[in-house]
Amino acid sequence: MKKETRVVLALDETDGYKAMKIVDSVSDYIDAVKINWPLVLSAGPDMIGRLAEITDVICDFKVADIPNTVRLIVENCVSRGASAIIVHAFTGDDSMRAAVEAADGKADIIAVTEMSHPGGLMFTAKHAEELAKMGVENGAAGFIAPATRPDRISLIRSIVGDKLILTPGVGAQGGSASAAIKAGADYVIVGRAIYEADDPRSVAKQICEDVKSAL
Ligand code: OMP
Repeated sequence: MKKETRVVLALDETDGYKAMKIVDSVSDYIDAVKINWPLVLSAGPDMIGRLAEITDVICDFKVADIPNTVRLIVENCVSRGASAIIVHAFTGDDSMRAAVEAADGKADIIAVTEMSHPGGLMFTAKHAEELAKMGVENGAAGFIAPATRPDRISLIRSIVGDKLILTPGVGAQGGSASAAIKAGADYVIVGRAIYEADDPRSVAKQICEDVKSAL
């Protein structure tokens, strides 16, 4: 994935037509699009390939399963043109290895450590350090850490070294892009603040400027 604006658009808009229009309008302000179940279930998995023609696509299916099922999902995402796939780490090292092997160097595996929403404190926060360490040991290329708790991004950074950190929680969940970047994130993931805005392009521009102010 390129590393220019450091903004990843979380495209959870469920209308496929509107989703493509938003991507077209902000394409020069984003480094990648993240696609999740809401858009895939409403507009179909071919959206992955359509988006991959425009920009890098991160398939955020938060894969959490036994190694064989993980392998099947990751292979499918890679064959559709995904540049990265987000998987849960709590399923253990064999599932993590299965994801990395299935990606076969053609896509990055991004592992979830601590989730950004309040419920993320109940379980994921308690194990975030172990999850990050296990991900590093088993070949994850990047990690998800919460922009809603920048101090936790710094903690995860101290564990994962120069691996990628992507941070959701900017905007609608209350996190700030500049604070996340200062804390050690490589990319901010932004959804509703951009795709629900009256003028997605101007919000995307503002977020890019906020990121730049922190570099
Ligand atoms: P907004 O809250 O609308 O900016 O969207 C955030 C996006 O990041 C959504 O697609 C979430 O599914 C995703 N996300 C989180 O919000 N929190 C996490 O801890 C992890 C993710 C993720 O893996 O991307």
